[in-house]
Amino acid sequence: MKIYDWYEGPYPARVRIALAEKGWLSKTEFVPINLWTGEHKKPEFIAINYSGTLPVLELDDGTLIAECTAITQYLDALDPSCALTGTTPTEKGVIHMMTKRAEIEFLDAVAVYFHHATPGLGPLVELYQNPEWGNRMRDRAVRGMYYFDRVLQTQPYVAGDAFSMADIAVIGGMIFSALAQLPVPAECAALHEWYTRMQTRSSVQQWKAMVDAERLQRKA
Ligand code: GTS
Repeated sequence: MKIYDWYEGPYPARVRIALAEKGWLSKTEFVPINLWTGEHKKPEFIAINYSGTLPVLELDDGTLIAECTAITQYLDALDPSCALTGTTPTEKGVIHMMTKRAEIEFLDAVAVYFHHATPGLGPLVELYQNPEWGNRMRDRAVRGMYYFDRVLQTQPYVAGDAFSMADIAVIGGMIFSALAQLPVPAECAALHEWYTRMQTRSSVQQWKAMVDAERLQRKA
């Protein structure tokens, strides 16, 4: 299995954490696509993923699967024993809904804020910016933080009683909000407590160790 991604990226983090949950990080080849130089917008990469985004999974037979949710669903189908997308019809439905909600109301909104209302990836990559739209999405992301805080006041995980792909999507939101310097309000105590708990998970620790190691390696 091959993953095209960029080591620091919040969306790539989602797939790296899912791979770590499965114990498959070490048997995956990671191909770096440099977001800061706009490698993901070059025709060579657009041929791999029409959307020009990371991550993308390439299977040994050449099949390409983009989109974090689709990649996670594929990994789960390979290894149903550690289900991140649920096992019963109800779990599958709720996890899908909460993952989509985490994207729309939090992670994707932070991403739009980053690309439109901050310098984002820099002038070579951010060819069109709409700060008003970016700031609207910043406000949506903050409302999303309060929403997930309320969810986590009454249940231990984003989609209920078990860790799932929906938690990983909210983790992506937390990573991106730190990167975009859009702090989660201190009063979102349940969200902060949950995130502290998520950081004690082996998969999240493995992801962080990988990022730290690559950061050091690139500085050297
Ligand atoms: N819906 C996609 C998914 O779930 O995979 C979104 C992927 C996405 O936006 N990835 C980011 C990207 O390629 C990677 S990162 O920002 O997390 O590092 N962004 C580049 C861009 O120019 O939008």
